[in-house]
Amino acid sequence: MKALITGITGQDGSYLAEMLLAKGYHVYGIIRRSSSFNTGRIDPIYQDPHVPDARLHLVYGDLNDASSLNKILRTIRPDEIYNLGAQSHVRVSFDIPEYTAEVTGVATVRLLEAIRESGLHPKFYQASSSEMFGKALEVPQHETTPFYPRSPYGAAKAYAYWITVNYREAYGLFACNGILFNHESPRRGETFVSRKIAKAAARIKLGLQEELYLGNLDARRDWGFAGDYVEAMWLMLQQQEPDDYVIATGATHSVRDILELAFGHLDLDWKTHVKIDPRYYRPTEVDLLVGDASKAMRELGWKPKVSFRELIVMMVEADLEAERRKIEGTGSGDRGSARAILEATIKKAADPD
Ligand code: NAP
Ligand code: G4F
Repeated sequence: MKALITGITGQDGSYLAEMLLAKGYHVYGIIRRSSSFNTGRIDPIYQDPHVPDARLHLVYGDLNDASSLNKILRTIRPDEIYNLGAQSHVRVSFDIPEYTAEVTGVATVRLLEAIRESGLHPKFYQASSSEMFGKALEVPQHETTPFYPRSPYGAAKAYAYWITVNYREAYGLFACNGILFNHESPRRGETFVSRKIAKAAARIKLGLQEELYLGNLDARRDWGFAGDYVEAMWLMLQQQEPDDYVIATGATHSVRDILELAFGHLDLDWKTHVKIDPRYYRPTEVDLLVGDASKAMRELGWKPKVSFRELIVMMVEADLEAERRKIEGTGSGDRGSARAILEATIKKAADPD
């Protein structure tokens, strides 16, 4: 089986790649050219003796470049495509709304058109988001809850969701939307609130930082573990019929709850360190998200395994360990050799056989 992943260098892409490789897949990831290495999350796969690197292939491309997508599809001929690539930061989407619309929204139709024109029949997964529910019209949110996006990101994801449904209905594509609620991990980007808090708590504990600046502490989200959520993506593509599924834990917590847990785990009082900076407020906020994943539990046999408390403790412990390693001067690990292998693989993959 061959799987193509857009966004393989991101949080979810790295977990999904690991899971698919463990299942025996050949995994092809699209990476974009950057002036410095952006493969930190997938470098360790090359160091894992259980995963022969010959089954992980990286190709240069960009979701905003249709010709690269067409070429990649025709040469790789994947059985499954996971479209995880996006400008995924909600606050940033207010600063770069047009770019976000392109990469998070319109790029989905670029991929779908590339599939249609190729004459191939890969199964397609679209990374849809609970952010589409926005100013939620019902609680909890499930597959039939109407969308009310509150950000350029949410609006772009709503377009991507509907164009995926449309290509399924119009052309019979096996195309699924996973409507995933917030999911985090030690690999979460450092500007998302859970990771920002985990990292700051660790650094404050080690005396490396005094203060943490945040925005709205009252926002509530349904936070789960990314490792659990990528399993749901795969399960959707193993069904007889394509469909759309909410993936969530069913529990909601505030940003304040993360602070209590993260700082409390390290015997710190968050109130003496956290300051509010209005720059982190959003022009329009999503106040409350909580998902009902009963359809996924019933039809996919999926359920979350990691609790909110376990997730936050896992993240704080990982950041504590990483910061300690930095202090000891061993933070970079043996990444040099991994990167050399990676470069060689990219060269090979640029001209796939
Ligand atoms: P992430 O860590 O921000 O990763 C985004 C990925 O997209 C990165 O690999 C990034 O590449 C890539 N990308 C960005 N622009 C691109 C472009 N123009 N062409 C090709 N690739 C591009 O996001 P994530 O948390 O893993 O989320 C994965 C997907 O699920 C995203 O679509 C996100 O919107 C969606 N989602 C996430 C959550 C969540 O809570 N995590 C919830 C619902 C939906 P670089 O490394 O080069 O930047
Ligand atoms: O961690 P966040 O930036 O995640 P947000 O906006 O919920 O978006 C994430 O989840 C979506 C699923 O619903 C994904 F689709 C999306 O790609 C992304 O992964 O913010 C969570 C909450 C917000 O209400 C925000 O206002 O935390 C609040 N917050 C308070 N202070 C902050 C901060 N958020 C960030 N990023 N930084 C702060 O300092």
